[in-house]
Amino acid sequence: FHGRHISPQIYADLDGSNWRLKDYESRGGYQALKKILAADGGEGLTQDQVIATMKESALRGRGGAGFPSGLKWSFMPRQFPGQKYLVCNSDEGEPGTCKDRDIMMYNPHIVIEGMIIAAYAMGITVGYNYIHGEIFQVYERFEEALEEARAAGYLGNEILGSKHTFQLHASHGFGAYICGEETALLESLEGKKGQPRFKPPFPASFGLYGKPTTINNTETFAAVPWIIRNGGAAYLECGKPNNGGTKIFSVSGDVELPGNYEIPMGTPFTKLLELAGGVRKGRTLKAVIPGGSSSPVLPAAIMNECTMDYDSIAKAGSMLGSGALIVMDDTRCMVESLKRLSYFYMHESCGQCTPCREGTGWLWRLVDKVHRGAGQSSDMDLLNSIADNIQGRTICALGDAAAMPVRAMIKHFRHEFEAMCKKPATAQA
Ligand code: L3W
Ligand code: SF4
Repeated sequence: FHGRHISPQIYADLDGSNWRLKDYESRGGYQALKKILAADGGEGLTQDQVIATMKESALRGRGGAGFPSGLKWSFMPRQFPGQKYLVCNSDEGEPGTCKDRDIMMYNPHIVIEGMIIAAYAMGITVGYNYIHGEIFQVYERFEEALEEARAAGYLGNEILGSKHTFQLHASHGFGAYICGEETALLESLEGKKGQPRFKPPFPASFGLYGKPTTINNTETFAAVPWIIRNGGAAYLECGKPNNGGTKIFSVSGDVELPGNYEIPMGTPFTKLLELAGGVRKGRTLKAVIPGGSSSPVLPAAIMNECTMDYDSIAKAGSMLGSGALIVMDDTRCMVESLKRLSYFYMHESCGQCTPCREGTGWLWRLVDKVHRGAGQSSDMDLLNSIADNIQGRTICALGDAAAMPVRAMIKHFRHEFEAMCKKPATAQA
């Protein structure tokens, strides 16, 4: 990456030196928290009002699924008599995605404030931020920010003199992709092997240590302070109906200026590509993976008609996912690209369910065979059949994520796979 290109709309103008508490406060930081806590004196926002504001904002989960955040918060049984938990999913591991680490590195307090507000709204007193295991500097930065927030009275008992308590801890993961799946993350947080649980029950009713738990992505929490300060309607207006606000897109691949870009939801794809400097000089756009490696590839002609929001990308046959755009120019070999993706999913499968454990390896071996020139036309039908037998038949979404790119690549670029099959086979087994 050539550096950061986060445009200063909701996440503020960040240059790497202004992440500390005093900098955050000078940008209006912790004002949203003060606003809601004034409710104790009868002026601020009650728990119900915070949740209603979140619903009005049409903020949708930024981790990949796009689930409405206000609705998720309303699932938390507020009168539950035992411990409830709040968890931030910072286990960013989706190939192409690199936004959450930037938020935590350059603006950690925005995540902390968002979590404190969420905890207030749902009556939760304990939270964890589970941070991807391979980003040590980010983890240390977040720990420092936590210390600052505790010392200033934003975290701990009787926050800012109110009756509210919130203890927030950072937890360092182990670098496994599957720990980003919410129930595998919970298992890992409990000190166990990070393997997904069958859902339902959802974490909202059976989460960390079997207690009601709300899990949101880092970027989701980071949007909360702005929403509370400016109102749900203002956030919604930044984007488009059902797709409120702005979103950070991680643009990588064959562009002049790869990086993170914060743009309003509903911005045309062509505008985002332009911000990223366009396709590398002398080349043309061939295809885009619009939402991280799990989302199906879209050819240039389809992508050029899309706007960057959940609904437009879904209508085009893919997913906005975590907003990681992998841009591919006319020199990219789709068979080679799929081979790399398939290897990733085979490597990251936790092995719990047979279709995923066996199927991801089978997919990779077949794509590798085609790539070596040893394939035949019927291999593409076999690839589709294996993908069909994985998708929807596994415990977690990793199986679907391995299957969908295969089907999309063959649907849109079968001719490239066929062309490779015509090459003479290499001697390599
Ligand atoms: C209570 C119900 N809660 C759903 C909750 C659920 C979860 C959220 C969304 O997968 C996707 C995946 C990846 N009662 C509920 C309920 N919930 N119904 O809502 O749930 P779901 O199952 O739609 O999605 P998920 O399992 O969270 C996430 C895709 O994201 N992805 C992955 C990206 C990875 C990263 C990263 O590394 N940072 O972002 C990219 O596309 O394939 O489809 O909280 O509990 N009735
Ligand atoms: Fe594990 Fe794959 Fe099954 Fe998910 S789908 S639980 S990663 S084996």
